[in-house]
Amino acid sequence: MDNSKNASVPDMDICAGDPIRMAGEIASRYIDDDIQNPVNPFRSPAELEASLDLDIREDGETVEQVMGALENLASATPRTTSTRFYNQLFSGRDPIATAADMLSPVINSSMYTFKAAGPMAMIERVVIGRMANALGFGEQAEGLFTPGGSISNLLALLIGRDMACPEFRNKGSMGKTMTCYASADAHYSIMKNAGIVGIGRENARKIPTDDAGRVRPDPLRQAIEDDLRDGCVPCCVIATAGTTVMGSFDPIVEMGKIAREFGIWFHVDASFGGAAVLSTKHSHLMEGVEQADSVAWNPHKVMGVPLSAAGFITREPEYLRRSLDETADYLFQADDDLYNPGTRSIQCGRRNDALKVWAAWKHHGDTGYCQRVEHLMELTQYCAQKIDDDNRFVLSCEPAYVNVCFEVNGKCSRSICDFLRERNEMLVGHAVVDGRRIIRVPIVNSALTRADIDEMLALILGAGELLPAGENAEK
Ligand code: ABU
Repeated sequence: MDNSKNASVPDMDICAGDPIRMAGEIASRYIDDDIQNPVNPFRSPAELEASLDLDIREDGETVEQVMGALENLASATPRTTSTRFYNQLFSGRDPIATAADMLSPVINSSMYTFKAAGPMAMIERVVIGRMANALGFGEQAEGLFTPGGSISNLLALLIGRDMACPEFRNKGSMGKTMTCYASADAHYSIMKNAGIVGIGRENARKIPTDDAGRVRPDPLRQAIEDDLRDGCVPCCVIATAGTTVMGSFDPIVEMGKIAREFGIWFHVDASFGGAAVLSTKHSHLMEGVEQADSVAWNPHKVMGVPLSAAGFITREPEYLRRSLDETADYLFQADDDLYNPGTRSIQCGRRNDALKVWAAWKHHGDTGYCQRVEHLMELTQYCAQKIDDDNRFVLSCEPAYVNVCFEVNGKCSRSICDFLRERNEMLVGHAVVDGRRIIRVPIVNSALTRADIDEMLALILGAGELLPAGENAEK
């Protein structure tokens, strides 16, 4: 193999397979290291810059040099796959999904046409069909994978806008004031997307929640009535299934009824909570979702496949096309549009996120996912009970799903999280519940056991003991 930096084009072809094999070896070493070093040493941006080779040089470098730099980079990156990563709504590693995802760039499909993607376009339909079925949608449901829940929520607002104001796509708002409605605890993408689609951030109504973090239906109805009276055009009601901090499920049935009564597009942001439908015991959390017009559901969260895997599904077909179809003579040249998902996508080039979900679902089956969700829910209850039984902790709310929110009595939650990060013990985040800064622990890694939960709580208490008294009331 010619590793010289001036390798000719044919030589580059010859060595093309080797870095891929080397990447497999790096991946194996990285995975083995997860157990020995579940938390990579914390280093500041300045320390990282000094210790890593981040430069891109004019004349390039050998394959070995670049692969070495890649391995060093991997070793210095926060480990999101270990049992000490509680910082986000994803954690852990599903080996079969990871393997399938590693093949995606090797095959390098672009998911816009059957001509370019062939059976991969069919795989996406199979996975979306499976998700739609689990949601209780019929055969006619339609959808695709997006870059993330934020973009799925954007699609919902876009469709809602075009349903409420069919001329918007061509002519703009023409002086109309459009409005949308979501929980005060909804994901921040709702607000951002209201700005993007022309509704306007100030016209995104934040509906108050009850003590359990669920939208209160009466203020929702009131907000819609007030807006109609003021001449606004309500275009989307969004229920959140699994809020980011408390994991709360909005009352989907009631919100859906209100949306239908006023003829407004009804979207359920189940990016986090969607997996609940896979559990026999807990699918009631999603009751009413079968009535939604659209749903966002991210398998990269509770289903544990690598990022990103975000499904957007409509109960009826054609809505995506109506809001997104454009002529592109150079692209859409053949085949039934059923298998040309580019006609329904916000993107042109699109990576194949369906493949890893398909492989994982094919391996685990519905049964495996049911067990996974129930294991995580059981661990969450175990964790919450331990916290509630120990007067050194304060449980902030009963867990609705797989999030546990709590404080260490008399100690600052933010300082505890910072301390654990700086001591390379654990990555965990903080948020606000009911005016208090709390520690948020999402239990989403299926490799976790009761022993891991015990250890996590002991580490948090240990940090609390070493820190001075602190306050969590938010001003
Ligand atoms: N989209 C998820 C928000 C990030 C997190 O809290 O994990």
